[in-house]
Amino acid sequence: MIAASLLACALADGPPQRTRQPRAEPPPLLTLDAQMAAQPNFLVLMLDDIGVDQVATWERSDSATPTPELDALAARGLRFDRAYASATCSPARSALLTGRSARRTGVGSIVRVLQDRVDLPTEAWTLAEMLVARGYDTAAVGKWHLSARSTALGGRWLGDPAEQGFRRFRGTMGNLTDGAGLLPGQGYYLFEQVDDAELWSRSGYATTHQVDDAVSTLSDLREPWFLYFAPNAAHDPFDLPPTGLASTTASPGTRGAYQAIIRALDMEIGRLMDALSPAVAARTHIVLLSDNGSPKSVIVEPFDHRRGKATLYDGGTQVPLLWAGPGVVQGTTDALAHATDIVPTVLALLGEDPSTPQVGPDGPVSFDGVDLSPVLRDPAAEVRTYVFTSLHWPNGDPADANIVEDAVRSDDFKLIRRADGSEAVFAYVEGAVDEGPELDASAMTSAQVAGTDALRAALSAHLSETVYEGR
Ligand SMILES: [Ca+2]
Repeated sequence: MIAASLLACALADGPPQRTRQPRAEPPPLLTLDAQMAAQPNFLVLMLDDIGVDQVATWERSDSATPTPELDALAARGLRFDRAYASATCSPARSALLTGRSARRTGVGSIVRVLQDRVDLPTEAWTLAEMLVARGYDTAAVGKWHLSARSTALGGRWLGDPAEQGFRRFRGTMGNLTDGAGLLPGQGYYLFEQVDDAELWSRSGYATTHQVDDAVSTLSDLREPWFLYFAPNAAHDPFDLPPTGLASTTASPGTRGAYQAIIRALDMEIGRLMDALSPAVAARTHIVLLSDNGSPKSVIVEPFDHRRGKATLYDGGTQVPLLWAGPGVVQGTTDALAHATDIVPTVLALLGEDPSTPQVGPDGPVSFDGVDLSPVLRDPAAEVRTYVFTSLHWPNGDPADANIVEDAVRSDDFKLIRRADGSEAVFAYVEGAVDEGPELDASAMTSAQVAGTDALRAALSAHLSETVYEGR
């Protein structure tokens, strides 16, 4: 908190004045081991367009892709079986990095690189900025997708990772087909790369390059560090990976190609894990999630192909989430979780109370996420009664948006409020992969009426609480 205040002061008035203050008792000196335990490293992996139906680690679908490296990571920690992010890429990344809802930040749909006027505001107080204020070194590698604006071709990107607390950035500003116009973004083998402020054209296989970048960046970071690694895989275009990485007889653009991209990503994530020495791994929290569910073109049975990415159904918003690290139990959990929970949980792991508003450069910041650390210690712990997801387009104040949709779920029920104001309600069935068929409002049991009425009340309260702040 003191460091945050100093930073706020530095930003507002220039560097803090060096005045000699008489000090009371000095704080006890921590041994290096204790300091490292108090300030663990954080490696956060944000995958792209990979739902729980696609990775065998989640055991949801017979046609999931084998993911032995994710299996190994899951075996080291906790697998969340009811975790949510967003319907599309950018809102999930905003939620992850700010701990705040799309309704509050204004990032409710994808940020269209070089086309939109609204992106994640630089005033947003990100996890990277919070950790820098606590003495951490920070870097982002891979897809950013939170900045729409470039000042000039080959020049600075406004709202880029450097403005959001990351000392280093090596990656892509959006999807592999996006770009600043240096060359047409062509996919996994030819794409625009930004290394800090330097824009260049990169050839070779994107997933391999991005893991190479993550590995070399790790060697450049001093502990304690926060590395945000967001590979573009497995977002389209579905180009075939190099045969040495994941061979397939599938044609480009098909689900077979998409599965090969996931296999290649899984192998390369294993290489990243191997880059952490056992000693460093022992003091590192590893968090892995995806930004949204599987695209409708590749989502598989028993998921409904109409309920994939870009919808608020579970197929669009439920995502893989793994957490491994010091003190984290091994196993699986049914605890409800959301991408906004990562920031409060990280702060709790640092011994802080995330329910107290943090002081950022632009004033107090409260979170919409909750602290998952009780679940990391006890998978049966319940920290959430409800999970809210939403989308709105265009980005900015939801009150000004053309399309706004909201969803809320509890353990047993789900409600979706569509853009036209109509509602659909659902009841979860034990063992089912998603929310199942829409309930018939004229034939609901009293328990279903009570359960969905509770969701309606919870959503109303949520909407009145999550007021747009544009940061
Ligand atoms: Ca995505």
